[in-house]
Amino acid sequence: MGFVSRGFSGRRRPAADLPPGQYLTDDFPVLSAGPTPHVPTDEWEFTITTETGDVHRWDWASLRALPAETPTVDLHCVTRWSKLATTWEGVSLDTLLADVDTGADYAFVQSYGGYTTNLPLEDLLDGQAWIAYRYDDADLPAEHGGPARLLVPHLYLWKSAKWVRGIRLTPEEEPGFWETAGYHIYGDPWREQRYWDE
Ligand SMILES: Nc1nc2c(c(=O)[nH]1)N[C@H]1C(S)=C(S)[C@@H](COP(=O)(O)O)O[C@H]1N2
Ligand SMILES: [Mo]
Repeated sequence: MGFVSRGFSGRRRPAADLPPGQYLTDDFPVLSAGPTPHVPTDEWEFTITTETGDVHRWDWASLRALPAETPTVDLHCVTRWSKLATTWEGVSLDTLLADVDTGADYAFVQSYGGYTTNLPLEDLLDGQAWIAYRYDDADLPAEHGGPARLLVPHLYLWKSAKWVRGIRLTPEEEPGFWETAGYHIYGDPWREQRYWDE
């Protein structure tokens, strides 16, 4: 079979790596619906709240004390740019959810500054999502969501909430900021789920 190795340059990657309707960029565009919040790490906290009201809480030190992973992933924005092979450091949601007892099927993600988004809880599990605090071997810059953002690269990038503050687990799916504005409730780039009617 005609197997072709990908190589390591990160440029000239095969078109098969790009979801339909996307183009490649080497830049890292900044897309924010409002002003950039600046949250000092000594005031930062992250919570996971279950459907029964149990609150699991991490401050900055306890987040950074958890085992870190360094995923290399492709990013796909619904405005059609994709950026391949980006490198991050963060804590897997598998780690954060390990001791969370829940029967909920959905996650409602909330950010400092008020942004929200939603996804099925199972899309946060099995090595698919991280709370990321470093990008490209540097602390995550505020405009890209620092001190920490959600990273869910298998869905369109609007699901990767910058300045993430908490996740509420819910039995019913609740649409977030862009989902309420007409974007797809799930947002799979490979199925081109850009808007609610696709
Ligand atoms: N809190 C917050 N998170 C957000 C957004 C936002 O406006 N606010 N924009 C989303 C969108 S539409 C995209 S494409 C990505 C952009 O991430 P970047 O600015 O790091 O490229 O962040 C997502 N997360
Ligand atoms: Mo976006």
